[in-house]
Amino acid sequence: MHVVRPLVMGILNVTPDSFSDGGSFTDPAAAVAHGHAMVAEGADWVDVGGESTRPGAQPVPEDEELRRVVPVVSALAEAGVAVSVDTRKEAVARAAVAAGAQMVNDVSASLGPVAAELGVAWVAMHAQGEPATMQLDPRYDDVVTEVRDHLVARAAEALAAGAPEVWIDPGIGFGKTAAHNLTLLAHLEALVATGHPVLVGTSRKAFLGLLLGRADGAAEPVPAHDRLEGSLATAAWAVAQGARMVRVHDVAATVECLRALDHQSVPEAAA
Ligand code: PMM
Repeated sequence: MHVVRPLVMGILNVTPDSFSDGGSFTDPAAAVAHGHAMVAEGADWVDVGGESTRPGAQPVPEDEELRRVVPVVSALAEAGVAVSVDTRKEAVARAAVAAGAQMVNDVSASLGPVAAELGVAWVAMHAQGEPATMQLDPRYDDVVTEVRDHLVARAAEALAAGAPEVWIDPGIGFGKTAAHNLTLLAHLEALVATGHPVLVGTSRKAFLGLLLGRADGAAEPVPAHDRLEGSLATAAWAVAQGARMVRVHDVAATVECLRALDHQSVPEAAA
């Protein structure tokens, strides 16, 4: 069991179409309020995203993504919240950092040099293909090795360019079948062993719907809003394997769940 307290990144999608919370926070005031609520529940980071990357999603024009993201980043950062920006676009990363974001969460793993230049932390996430088509026929010879080698190469480039902090993330659900996701989770130690801090995002994802639906004997996958148990189980699993941060929708429940794993918090008398 790891002794470093795991960090929790709360998801704030300011999009009309994200798979789980799309449309809930398109109003900037509602988005900012939700960001503060997640901090009150124990989020260490609030991850603001203006482009849905759910399977089948179409790209969002740059000006629209900027319009969605920048006011929310700015309001939260001004209030002292640690904000990351979830984007694949250099211009959005730059504008969000200018507005106060301290981390670029990059599902394309391509913005390392930009994060280095801006002097902010960077998350390199693995994806195979583009969101519009990535779930059609994902294939790997060895998913764990391919994901790890790709992330290690991107991380090395960013660190060589001077990035102050680089995280790696297996990109659960990004060009991966349920079996690929489970294999990556089962072998997270391969990512942890690279020495880079590992971030994992399983929250409410489709593979959990399949697993939970199958367990119930139901023909249909369990819907996104009903995947809390799977989200918590996989967050706990990831942390127990050495992940240093989990990216989640349900911050309060996740913080409670991870607290139960933290043997350092057990009072002496009860230990
Ligand atoms: N998943 C989504 C979006 N951004 N970023 C990282 N680093 N890791 C993830 O797993 C990840 C991400 C898609 O989920 P969402 O629609 O709930 O934001």
